[in-house]
Amino acid sequence: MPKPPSKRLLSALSGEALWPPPVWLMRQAGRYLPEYRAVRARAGGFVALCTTPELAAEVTLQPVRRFGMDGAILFSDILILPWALGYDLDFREGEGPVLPPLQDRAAVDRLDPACMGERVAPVLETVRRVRRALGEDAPETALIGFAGAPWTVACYMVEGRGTKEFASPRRMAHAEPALFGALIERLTAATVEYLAAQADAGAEALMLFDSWAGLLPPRLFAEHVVGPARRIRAVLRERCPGVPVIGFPRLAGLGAVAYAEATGVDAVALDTGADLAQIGPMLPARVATQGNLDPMALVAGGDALAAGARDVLAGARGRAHVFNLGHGVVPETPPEHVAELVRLVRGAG
Ligand code: 1CP
Repeated sequence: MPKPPSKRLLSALSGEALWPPPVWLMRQAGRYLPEYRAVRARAGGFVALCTTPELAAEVTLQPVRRFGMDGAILFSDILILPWALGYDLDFREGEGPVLPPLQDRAAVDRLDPACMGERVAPVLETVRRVRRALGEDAPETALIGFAGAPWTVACYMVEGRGTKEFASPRRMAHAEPALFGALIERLTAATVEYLAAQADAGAEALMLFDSWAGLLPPRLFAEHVVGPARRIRAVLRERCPGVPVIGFPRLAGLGAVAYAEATGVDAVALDTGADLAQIGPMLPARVATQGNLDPMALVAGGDALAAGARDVLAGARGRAHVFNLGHGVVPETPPEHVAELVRLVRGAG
């Protein structure tokens, strides 16, 4: 057997300081790409897109073909997991996800791991297809699987939709700790199974998105963000040794340092507000970093994009780092700006 080509993304996640750093972008597949919009229209609904392996694999591969990214992220959504546990989920055009607001223990008890196998089967088939296609056409691109972290998934289940505040889940975490703890517990167990299954199907790295981690005060951050991530990481170390985990405790500020220390993640993804030059030296030496260009610098393009990219690269110099955004690509991003960013990173001197 010929030796497989080395994948720069996996080398960086294992702690190698590569220059230039490998690059991929959160939400690199999505509405800013005309070829995505075409497939999305064919799929009908968003859940249908996520659960039709042929179409989900196609949109996963689109940004790899167009830009030659070092990572391909499985096309799915963090809310596919509660849906796979039997929870209702609807994506409305221009409105985002809508779910029934979770209010009581009966709703937690109805989350049913028994129906998960059948509902995640098409997602795992997508993983297998993408891995096969990358092997043929992009052997240096690594496949990233992902899940939402329990706290962030719980935010959408309790609130019933996206907001900037998530007052209902925050109130529940304070006022009904047993109920909220039971929800987090259920989600943590299901997330482990879901991520392990993605690794078994061919995902070479796993990312845990905790987009609303920074909404919690320190004690509840430790309980509902750090605790579950630590448990998920520990079980995955047993179940799929050698598959690195990237944790994204968004908006956590210096909480990202405690998170990196306590969870055992291989890499911590930093949001736009984090100063890599400041936070990098505070992180454990074994932990790689990922991030954290402002998605709006990518919309702006030109000199602003070049300056933003230069700042991130300067902060990443000498570290095991994966170049990325501080949050996802937004729909108004011109695709040419993404191509320009990849050129800037690859040409970094
Ligand atoms: O109409 C459309 O095409 C739907 C837009 C869309 C897309 C492209 C949604 C709905 N989800 C996705 C894909 C998606 N979501 C990916 C795919 C892989 C890639 O990165 O290319 C991933 C990793 C996610 C993860 C996700 N979904 C997160 C975590 C990351 C983040 O952005 O903070 C969250 C919070 C969601 C919830 C969600 N799904 C979709 C929307 C619009 C939202 C946000 C809702 C809100 O809070 O307002």
